[in-house]
Amino acid sequence: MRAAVNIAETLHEAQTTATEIPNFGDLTVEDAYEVQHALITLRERAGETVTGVKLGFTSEAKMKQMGVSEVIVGRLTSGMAGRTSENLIHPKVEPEIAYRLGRDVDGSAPIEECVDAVAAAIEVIDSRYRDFRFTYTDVIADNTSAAGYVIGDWQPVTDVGGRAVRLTSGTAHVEGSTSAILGNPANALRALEEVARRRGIPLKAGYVVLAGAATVALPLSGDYVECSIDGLAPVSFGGRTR
Ligand code: 0L1
Ligand code: MG
Repeated sequence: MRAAVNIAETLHEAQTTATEIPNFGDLTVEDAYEVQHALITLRERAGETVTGVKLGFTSEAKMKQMGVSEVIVGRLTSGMAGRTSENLIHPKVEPEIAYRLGRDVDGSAPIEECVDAVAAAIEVIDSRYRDFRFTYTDVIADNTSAAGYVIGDWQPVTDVGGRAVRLTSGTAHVEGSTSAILGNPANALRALEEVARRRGIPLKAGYVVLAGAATVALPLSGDYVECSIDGLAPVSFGGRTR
């Protein structure tokens, strides 16, 4: 394989110039996380800080489609917080549960006990690969298509399993349930802890955790996007300009 740093530079440039690229296709999972680490280092050198982590492939259907059994983990950065427009290639939006870590996850307590708040969230994903076509390892290298996120009002931690979810993007609308996230978003937290430990991804106090999509993603279009999840404050944002 090309050096991880070299692949990371290609992905970084694709992201900063909003230019889609062909996928790589032949990375191992270990190589792919190494590329992701290098990509995050490039963003840090550009002045961003890591603000959290996100999970992908948390639905049974998506895992089956990709032929995998392990969720994927990417990093959120300050440049993604509130980013919903500009310099995006073919953005889509997803309704998500966001958790906030009140303390470091260092093995001294179960991850659920490290969470101090929960909220509804919208994630903007934007694969740097042409037509969103990628392998399991390509998407890990591309930081799991992470591009932006918006968080609703934080609320005290509660069980958010089995909640109805609605996502509107322009004229498109989809409904689902938080049960689509590994049966219950709390299971996504446990899966995150396990993968993060094995892949050397720190989980720090103050981080946002996006637990995974509760429905299919919708193209980011129109002038209004809203996500509502029963029992949580709704979250929305206006349209994008290119
Ligand atoms: O956040 C997500 O669920 C997306 C994970 C990566 C797969 C994709 O880009 O569709
Ligand atoms: Mg997502």
